[in-house]
Amino acid sequence: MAQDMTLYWGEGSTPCWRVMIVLEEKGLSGYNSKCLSFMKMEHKSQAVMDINPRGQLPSFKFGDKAINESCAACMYLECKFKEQGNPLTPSCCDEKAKMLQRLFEGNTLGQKLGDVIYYDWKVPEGERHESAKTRNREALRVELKLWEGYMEKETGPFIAGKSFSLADVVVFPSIAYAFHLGLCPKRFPKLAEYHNLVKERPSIKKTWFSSWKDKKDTLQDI
Ligand SMILES: N[C@@H](CCC(=O)N[C@@H](CS)C(=O)NCC(=O)O)C(=O)O
Repeated sequence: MAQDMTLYWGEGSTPCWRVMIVLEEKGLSGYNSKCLSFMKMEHKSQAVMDINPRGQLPSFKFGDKAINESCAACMYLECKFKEQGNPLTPSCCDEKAKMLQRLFEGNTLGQKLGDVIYYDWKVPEGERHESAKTRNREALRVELKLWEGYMEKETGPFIAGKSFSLADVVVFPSIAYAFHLGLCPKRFPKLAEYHNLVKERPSIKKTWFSSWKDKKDTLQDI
């Protein structure tokens, strides 16, 4: 089954990491893994454009079916392989509702993180403003404090309760990225606890980006 799957992914891409985690959690590690270079613009290659007209990674193919958008690919794999590997969706509707809420909120966190990290890359030189950078950093700080508050109230060790779920698959890569970029564990102790727990999970250890060995200080003042 896994040999019929191809994942095009890029080093350091948190949306790509989500799909890689689900594939491991579901025992599908024999998939065709194609690591492409953003620097060489390989995400705009014909092989990717054929299945994902936005030329974005992750791009995922199962047989002749393309399933793009990281959250959609993760939800598809969980549905298709429900009985295989680790269950990633609670059976109780109320717990599922919370899990889905956190999953989709994870995209807001990813967006705010991206607004800070990729500002210089996204905004042309003459249009950059210090005030916009400050605003983006403040918005990220508020967003991270929101997640810190969720974890203070949460009964289980995971993002949506007692079990590792699709919500963790979506949110954890952003949390890990923030700590990789120097987020202060003392200012976000609950997120640091969560990070330390989840980073030891086999699916996470196996898929950790090789470029993330040395910590950075981009977010140390957040
Ligand atoms: N909403 C998409 C976002 C994917 C995305 O933005 N991928 C980035 C890498 S992290 C990319 O391919 N950027 C290149 C581009 O947009 O041209 C998803 O979740 O799959």
